[in-house]
Amino acid sequence: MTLFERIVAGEIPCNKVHENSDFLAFHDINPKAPIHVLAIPKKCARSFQEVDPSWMGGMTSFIQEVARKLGLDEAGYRVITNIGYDGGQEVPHLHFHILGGTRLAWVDL
Ligand code: IU
Repeated sequence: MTLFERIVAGEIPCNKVHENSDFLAFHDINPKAPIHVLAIPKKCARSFQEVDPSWMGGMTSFIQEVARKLGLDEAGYRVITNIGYDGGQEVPHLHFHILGGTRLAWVDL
């Protein structure tokens, strides 16, 4: 079981922001911006590369709702998903980082 599956199952607590039957959003434990929330599907896909594309419509609406709830929709925000080893993915359960609350710098490459 991945860490995020255990959070979905309620075995590990999280600082929840928003939830519906398919998706969950919670504050990242190690925030990289003033607001850093993770949005995940409750049913596990390992990464964006493996997700069934039919899930992405619901995922998109959910991320938009989270952004509105956090008050980020007007000012703007960033959505990132890391994929696999070269992408820097640490938790093998699809998740979207929602980052905001400041004017974000572009990432170093
Ligand atoms: P990544 O894209 O797999 O690298 O992101 C994993 C994120 O999960 C990372 O930002 C961690 O800070 C975050 N996280 C968390 O929120 N709670 C945890 O218990 C652990 C990691 I471990």
